[in-house]
Amino acid sequence: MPKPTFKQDSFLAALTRQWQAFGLTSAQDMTQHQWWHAVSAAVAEQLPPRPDSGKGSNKVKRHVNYISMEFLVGRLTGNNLINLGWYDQVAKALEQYDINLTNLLEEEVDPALGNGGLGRLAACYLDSMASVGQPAIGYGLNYQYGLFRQSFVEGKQHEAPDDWHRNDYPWFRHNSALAVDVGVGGKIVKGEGGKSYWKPGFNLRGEAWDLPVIGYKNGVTQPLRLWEATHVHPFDLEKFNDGKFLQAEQQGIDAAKLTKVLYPNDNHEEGKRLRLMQQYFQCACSVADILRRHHFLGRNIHELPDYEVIQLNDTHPTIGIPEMLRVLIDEHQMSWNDAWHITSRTFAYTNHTLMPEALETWDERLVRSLLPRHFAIIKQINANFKKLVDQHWPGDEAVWAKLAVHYDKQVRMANLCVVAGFAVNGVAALHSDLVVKDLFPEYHQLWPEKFHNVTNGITPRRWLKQCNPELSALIDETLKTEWVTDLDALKGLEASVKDKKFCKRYRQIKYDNKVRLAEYVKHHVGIELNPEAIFDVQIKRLHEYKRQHLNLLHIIHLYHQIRANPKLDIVPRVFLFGAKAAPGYYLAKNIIYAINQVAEKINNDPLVADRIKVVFIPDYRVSVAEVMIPAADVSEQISTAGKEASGTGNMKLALNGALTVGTLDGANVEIAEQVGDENIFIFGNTVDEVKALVKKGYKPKTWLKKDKGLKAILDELASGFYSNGDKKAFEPLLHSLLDGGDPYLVLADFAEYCEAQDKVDKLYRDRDEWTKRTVLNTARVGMFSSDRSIRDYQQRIWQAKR
Ligand code: 26Q
Repeated sequence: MPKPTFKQDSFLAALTRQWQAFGLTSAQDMTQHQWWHAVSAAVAEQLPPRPDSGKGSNKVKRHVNYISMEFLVGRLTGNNLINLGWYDQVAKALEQYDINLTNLLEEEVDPALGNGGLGRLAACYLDSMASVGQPAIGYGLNYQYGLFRQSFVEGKQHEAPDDWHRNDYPWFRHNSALAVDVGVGGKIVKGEGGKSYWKPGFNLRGEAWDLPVIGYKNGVTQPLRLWEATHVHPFDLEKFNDGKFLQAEQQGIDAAKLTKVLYPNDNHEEGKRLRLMQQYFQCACSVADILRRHHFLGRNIHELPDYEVIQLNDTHPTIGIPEMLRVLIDEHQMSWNDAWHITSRTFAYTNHTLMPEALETWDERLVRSLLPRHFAIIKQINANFKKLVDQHWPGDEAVWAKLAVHYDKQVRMANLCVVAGFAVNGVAALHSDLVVKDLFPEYHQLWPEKFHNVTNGITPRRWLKQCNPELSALIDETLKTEWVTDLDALKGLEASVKDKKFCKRYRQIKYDNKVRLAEYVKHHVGIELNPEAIFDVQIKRLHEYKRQHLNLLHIIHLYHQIRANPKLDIVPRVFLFGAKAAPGYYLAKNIIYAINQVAEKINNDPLVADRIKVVFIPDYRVSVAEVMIPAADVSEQISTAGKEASGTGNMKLALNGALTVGTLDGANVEIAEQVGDENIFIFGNTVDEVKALVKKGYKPKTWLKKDKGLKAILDELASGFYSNGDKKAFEPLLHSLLDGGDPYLVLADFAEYCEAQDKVDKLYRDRDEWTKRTVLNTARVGMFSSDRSIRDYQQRIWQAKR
């Protein structure tokens, strides 16, 4: 497909229609926000009338349906302009109105339809599928409120609803012809001929709202289809009087509520009725849409797996599996065997966590009451599978207790995915290994060929070209190749580490990006930062396993060193945090509070004299990441080994020239392999060492006896020193580290972490050496492009010989 050409005349005409629609008499009368809206809508109008979702492409056979409860797309206008290749032309066209495009883009409210890594990964993958020519459609929910907005009130997290004004978002296209009706509740009744069928209690309607996913300069536009729940007949008074609406209300289902808000949990399961409803609604709409498209293209239903693959982003859309079986059996009158044959060749599952508390299970009563027919299908799957397990492990109840899909009155979504899908993959080499060895060893014995690794990736369009335009320009000049679609080409920069002029410019760009972040912090937090200091960044959801508190303990350790030796010679360092805690995650919120309180003390202690600064940037989100990542010198990736499935922030930071301080966890392992041991600071217990420590009966207090400094840190936190005398302020945190057993081995890794941080300080003093290593990071992390991940999915899963 040819690169789309920008037609200035039709763009300007569209722009005119925009301000006219605002009821204004000239473009000049628009506010800055109206300008953003008008420009975005005018560009959106230039896109093809119906995104093609890969129809007609014959290079690859199977079309991908990427189903995810989250798509953390971030701001679209700037990104779409870059991918269209129209950025400069639009900027130029706006100059005649004295409008600066870059400033305008700041007007966009981030569409925050995701929590963190999993949602952002889905967005990167859509970008890459469009860019590498993998026909695909993303299916998700059109939440009215995205992830909550965070502010700090006296150091404590405060949440507010995130109204991103979906009804007025210029990139949306409402596709009313694609609406789907979805039944819920009700019961199974016997029909003619003894065949039983499902009579839903009531119906909901799914309205299709499409966002365009634009391939990088290749003319491809594919849809991200987000479903919004509405009532089937909003104004049907007769039905209302019939009691049908009341019936719906009685069962607690109100269509308007269904897609109101994104669940704010990350790596934690929440077995709520509304969540299951969201999952089912999204899957039912998506499965119906996939089948409609398949029929529309004139294909036979039995050929579905030859043309379509449904990739499940974690277990959240698992209910799509029994839904597919139900539609094939009940609506297409298919036999169980035929329906199973089709379904089990269509679905593939990506696992994003090993942590037991994050593995989804549903109470059978809930499933039965909301989805009686699906529950019956799940029981059938379970019964059939039991026969296979009995053959392999005759009479072994312990194995069945592990492998069953339905057991102990619970439906286990991960097991359902493995049993009913044709592929299972982890998201980094280490993680995929543990998926096989620790999570699903018996399944692996049954079906070794189902298991794969696809290491995560990030799109270089947003995470280098867009967020770091200066570095991108330097790379353009140096390599003179289209590295944006071939990130391995960055290898070519290795030769430049010897080029003094190149290194000087690379370093200057980092400095300028730090100045830009310092301005952001000054404006939004009111703290002045010294761009000469090391910018040490930890940005990710707040979770115990990610160990923001390990970072905090080291900060206090430095503070103690300064107090013990006021002349201490350390490189000035700014510790920057960005993280949201799930609103119900008490301990995570306490960690935020602790960091803010310690920050307050340290930042205002004249003795510290700006050698350390601690800044917790509120409301961390994609657009904030775009400012922080290019400015980072140090990337904190310090999870307990074995707990972080992959991480993707680690990749973004390394690509933009931050050196990683990290454990051998998730994709850090592969980053270390790529950049080389001398260009990364690895510390801490390995997965095997963690297991051994736990097996031995890990006792955090023994670490305190060995390390008086560490004890002093915890004692001071408990003393009220950081909390205006309130000795209980950090009790949840301290309890978890001590009597709580320190489940994430913070104390066990503390000493080595401090050593690693010491090495950072030493290396940073040699500015040439530091720069060399950061350049090598940029040069060597090309494999973490999500284009490579997508090609891996194609080769190993989607287009693999079956
Ligand atoms: C589940 C049930 C009910 C409500 C919410 C949830 C829920 C929501 C989001 C559970 C988990 C998530 C998100 C998980 C996540 O972001 N995992 C991260 O995925 C990244 C992409 O693969 C990895 O890089 C990270 O390591 C992993 O933590």
